[in-house]
Amino acid sequence: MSYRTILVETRENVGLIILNRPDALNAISQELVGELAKALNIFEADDEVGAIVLTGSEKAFAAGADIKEMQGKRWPDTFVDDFITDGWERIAQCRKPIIAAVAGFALGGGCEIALMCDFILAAETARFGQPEIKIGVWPGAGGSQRLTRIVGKSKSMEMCLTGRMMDAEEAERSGLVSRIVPAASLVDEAVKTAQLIATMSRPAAMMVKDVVNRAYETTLSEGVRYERRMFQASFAMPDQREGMAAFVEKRKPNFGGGK
Ligand code: DAK
Repeated sequence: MSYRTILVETRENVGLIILNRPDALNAISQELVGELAKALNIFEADDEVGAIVLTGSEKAFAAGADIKEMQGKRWPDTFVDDFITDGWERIAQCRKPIIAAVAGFALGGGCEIALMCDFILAAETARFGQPEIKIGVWPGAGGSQRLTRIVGKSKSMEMCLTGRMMDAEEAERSGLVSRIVPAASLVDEAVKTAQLIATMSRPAAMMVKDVVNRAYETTLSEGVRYERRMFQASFAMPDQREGMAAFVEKRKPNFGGGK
């Protein structure tokens, strides 16, 4: 499969997707969204791939949806054609763990893509923002919802109302990123982290995504009930037997893809 707006490779059992529109700071065009969805479909279907890393360049993860492409659109076009929705949701629907490795700008749709990943590793150069208001619009792909749930109303409101960017330290303090990593080793560290996840039981890793994400969808008591039922169901898996036997026998577990 060849792509024009992304680069795709596999490193051992990790799928790596690099957003690649350097002349436009990785602005997200419809073509890019389509290619990203295709690459995710391929990685999801590939049994060898246990986790995915999504990254951009040193200067920009992605500076938002492509303003030059959007500029001429009018409301009926965006509504009737369901503007860049098809494909966009693919990232949130990815069932394998996906890490965003962010250096430079993650703005507007770029921040929203990072927010759809399972967690964000940030270089010290990372800048997060929802600056849509500066171009006369507002977040349209989950920014007002996911960002608010993560950093709280006050910070989210300020960012969305003023377009102010958060640097990496503030983002880590606010729970938006899991860790700050030196820019030079960002991708290697993200791939190493993804490789570690890929060595875990595949169904266990996928179930972790499912139960943690449930925290954003339901009440605490329902979430805890769901988690408990899923935990009980883990005892149906060969990987549960292997993992616990390996611990007792003081050896490394050998998870066989979990099926
Ligand atoms: N779109 C198109 N081109 C962009 C771009 C963007 N978002 N961001 C940067 N570029 C281009 C610039 O036009 C410039 O191109 P040339 O002039 O060289 O041809 C090149 O990238 C380098 O940018 P700058 O010269 O501006 O670089 P600076 O370092 O001076 O500034 C900057 C970097 C990131 C601060 C600045 O470029 C900037 O403010 N960019 C725009 C950021 C922004 O407003 N982003 C939000 C866009 S709205 C939805 C899904 C998604 C969305 C909505 C709905 N659905 C699923 C319904 C998302 C909406 C958005 O993201």
